[in-house]
Amino acid sequence: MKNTKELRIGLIGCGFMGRTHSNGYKRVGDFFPELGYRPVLQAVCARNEEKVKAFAEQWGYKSVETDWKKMIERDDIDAIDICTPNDTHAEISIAAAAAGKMILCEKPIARNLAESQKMVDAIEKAGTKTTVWYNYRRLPAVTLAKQLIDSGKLGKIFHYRANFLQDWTINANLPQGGEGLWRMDAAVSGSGVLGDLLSHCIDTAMWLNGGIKDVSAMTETFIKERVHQLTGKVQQVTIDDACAFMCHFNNGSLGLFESTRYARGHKALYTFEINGEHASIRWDLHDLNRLEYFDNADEGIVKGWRSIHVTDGDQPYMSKWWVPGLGIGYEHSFVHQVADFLKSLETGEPCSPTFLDAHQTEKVCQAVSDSANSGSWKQTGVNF
Ligand code: SOE
Repeated sequence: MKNTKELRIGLIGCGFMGRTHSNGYKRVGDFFPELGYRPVLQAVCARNEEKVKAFAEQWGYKSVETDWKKMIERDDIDAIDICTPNDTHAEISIAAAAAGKMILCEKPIARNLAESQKMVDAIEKAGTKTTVWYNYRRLPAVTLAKQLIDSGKLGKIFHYRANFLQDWTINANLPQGGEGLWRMDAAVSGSGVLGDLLSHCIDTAMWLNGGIKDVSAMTETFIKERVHQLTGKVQQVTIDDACAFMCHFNNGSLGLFESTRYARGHKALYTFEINGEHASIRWDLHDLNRLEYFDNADEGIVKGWRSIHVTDGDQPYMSKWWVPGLGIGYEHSFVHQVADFLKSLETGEPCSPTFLDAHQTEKVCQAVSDSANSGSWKQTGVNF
């Protein structure tokens, strides 16, 4: 019998990400019946009792906690899933590692490199199994991009370009901080678009194209002061509203990255394009089932960009879903990550990105921030 071993989940935080992860835990067994493990929604934790009870009832969690420390002490929980704001990731994960729990943590793992270093030290000491929810890797078209690059179809890579564009903070009257707006308070988030959005682009980029060696960056904060939702006072805004950087990858290719919350008209547009010696690929989150591919080996009269609809059973993850031609969505990337995590419990392999992988992304983020502040190129220290 499959799906019989339990992985008892303790979810901390019940916002947007709490919902995406819970959906992943609930769906995975139906679509990956061959897996030996199945997630059990053992407990959910949030400070607001009314909210956490409603969440538990809606999603089917067996119990609730209002203090994450109590959750970690429980011996009926195997894995802690951290979906709280960034300023709590380090304390919770270090305590969870010491208590012998596995950890699934939202991105970015930390507010800065010093914090992620402490987390990596703690999980290495405890030998903890970890994964970080850089979910876009597990959209079939993005995984296919990885397969095409690894198979050598692109040849030597020359260029990597990525954007992550939003527009939700343009209004100067939008407060910063507190419920729903902690991403705008650097004390809680660590940074603005750098940690929230560019970290996704950096994670994907280093997975596809190897480590980033050095960076030259600029950041801007367009609205300098905002009312803080918690204090009611006008306070300085210290997040980056926009951030762009250029870089060298260790394989010699050049990278250009841009992210902003001031690109009017764009809600969550993540795109990347990679140009190689033999072929190029590009991908767009708004058309997430498609991978654009140009192969210079194609016969002249039909040569051009082709749009691969990544819905066929022999393409990544798609044999698990419907029939060729029928697409899947954003939420499936989380189902896939749960499936890969459960599989890794059987194989003993790491479920990448682990804390160690996410720490490499933190190295790049730190270098980007240092470069923007100093106006000079910075080495990242990423060696792969
Ligand atoms: C911010 O708006 C956000 O929700 C990020 O926090 C997510 O990581 C990204 O995937 C979508 O945008």
